[in-house]
Amino acid sequence: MATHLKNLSDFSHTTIPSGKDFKIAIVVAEWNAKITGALYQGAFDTLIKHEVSEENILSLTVPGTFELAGAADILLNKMSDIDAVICIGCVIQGDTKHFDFICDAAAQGITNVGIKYSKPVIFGVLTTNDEQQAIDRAGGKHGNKGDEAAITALKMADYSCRL
Ligand code: DLZ
Repeated sequence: MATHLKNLSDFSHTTIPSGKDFKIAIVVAEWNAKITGALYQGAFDTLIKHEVSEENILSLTVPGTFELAGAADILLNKMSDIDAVICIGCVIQGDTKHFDFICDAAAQGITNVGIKYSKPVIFGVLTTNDEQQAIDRAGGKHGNKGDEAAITALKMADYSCRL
């Protein structure tokens, strides 16, 4: 499949594929629920806007961001018809090293699950210094990173089925 990519300086306006044929799971961490709830809503609304049918969106919760990768692994192991998993979490810097361990485990774990199943597993996790930075990215002045996670899922699911 040889193609020539044009306009290399501007990929930001590539079209967002329709999700009408996709089944997508959203796994949401309960920690910092005010933030992750807003990210989830952004992701869900964006999938609906791009024609994923409501019955093809599977929404699940897990206790914390640390559990996201394990949950995605279980899901993809049990359900072969899922086209992409969006992992949503929010880790806020505290006084201990918990922040680093959770962020590292989530990033590495989510990467590994995607590679293991050859399916898009999206890192929709905010890792912020404080709550305000998270609010700003969960529907605040920096947009909603849940929307971006959903768009990434659509683009990567489309990428996967085009090859
Ligand atoms: C323990 C913990 C802490 C301190 N902070 C967060 C956080 O900011 N965001 C988050 O999603 N989860 C946090 N957790 C919980 C861990 O993700 C995990 O649920 C527990 O360590 C149990 O494995």
